[in-house]
Amino acid sequence: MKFLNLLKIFSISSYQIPRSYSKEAPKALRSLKAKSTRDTVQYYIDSYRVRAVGGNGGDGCISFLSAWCKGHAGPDGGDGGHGGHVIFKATHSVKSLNHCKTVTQAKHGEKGYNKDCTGKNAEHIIVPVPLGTIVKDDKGKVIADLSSEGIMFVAARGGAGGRGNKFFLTDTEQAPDIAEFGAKGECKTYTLEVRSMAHVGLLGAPNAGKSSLLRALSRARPAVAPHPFTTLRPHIGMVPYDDYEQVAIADLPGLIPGSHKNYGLGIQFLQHVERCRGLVYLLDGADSPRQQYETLTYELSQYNPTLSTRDKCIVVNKIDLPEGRRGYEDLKKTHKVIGISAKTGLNLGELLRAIRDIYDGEH
Ligand SMILES: Nc1nc2c(ncn2[C@@H]2O[C@H](COP(=O)(O)OP(=O)(O)OP(=O)(O)O)[C@@H](O)[C@H]2O)c(=O)[nH]1
Ligand SMILES: [Mg+2]
Repeated sequence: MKFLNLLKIFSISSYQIPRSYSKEAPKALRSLKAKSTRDTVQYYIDSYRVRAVGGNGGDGCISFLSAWCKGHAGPDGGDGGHGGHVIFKATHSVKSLNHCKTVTQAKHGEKGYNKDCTGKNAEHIIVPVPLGTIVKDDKGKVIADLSSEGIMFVAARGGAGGRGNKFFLTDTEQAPDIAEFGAKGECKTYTLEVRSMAHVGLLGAPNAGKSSLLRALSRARPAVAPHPFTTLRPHIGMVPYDDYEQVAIADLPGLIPGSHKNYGLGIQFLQHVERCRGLVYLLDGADSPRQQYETLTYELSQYNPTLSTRDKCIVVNKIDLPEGRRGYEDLKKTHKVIGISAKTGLNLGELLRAIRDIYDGEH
């Protein structure tokens, strides 16, 4: 009998339907690896002003050849090499503009030499940028949209190399003593903007617990503190799901009344929101969540009415506190909300499923 029972248990446990064939919603994978203890906090740069400077062309050379058998063998000054270009190239292998430098200077071309030797051309500098980067000139006009893999934009052309005196040899001028200087490289200023920054953005008033939530959901480590405007730049965290999809979640700086008039971090903040596919409205349950929700929707609709119609999910945080739970119960009567606690990890599974629905466009 005992043997039969054992057989029964074994046969049930060994016959499990593989997850890939089941119709269940994808589950978020929680990382088992400990977070890094390094002090550096990495924020995400989605807009960057850069100066691209092309290399100068090398100067042409003035030289006259004097061979042992022929004293005046003629001019032999070579041309200078061309300066390098600065090129922006779209690639899927970079996700942000963190690696970009404020000034990118290409190398100069080498000068020309005697014996008709041309100077070496400088190599071009190729700056990788994320797919979907928009290049704006210094007047704010969009001049390039790097939306597909490998597409390039020449940001600053290098100067052409100057010609050496050999070039100026003519029938009438047999000993030209002139050569050209290399041309100067272009110097231009651009603003690079990553059009799509994250799949889901965490939107909320200062101190609502956005950074705490990103810490709880992903391996990112934005600073958390009990005072407003702790986060001044966006942070991105990745949430992996068991079907190998990864959802990027952005912790954005806090939004205050009047942001559309550029109060607080204002317009700059709302530009970050524009680059998210869907939004999670994170409300502080202990601080009149209904009013916070109305402020958020009002500010978004004032800045850009299409923002308030994006896929969204309303979340009330801090339900571990009695006043937080009261705020949650109150808002639940009129809206579809998820109550969570970023601090204790309460109900995060439900939120992760809602985030996945926003990602899949099913919300
Ligand atoms: N009790 C409780 N406290 C929380 C919870 N989530 C966040 N807090 C606290 O709320 C305070 C603010 O949290 P942050 O994560 O820095 O808030 P934030 O929205 O990122 O704030 P800003 O970056 O300033 O806009 C911190 O003191 C957190 O400990 C929660 O679920 N329960
Ligand atoms: Mg924060």
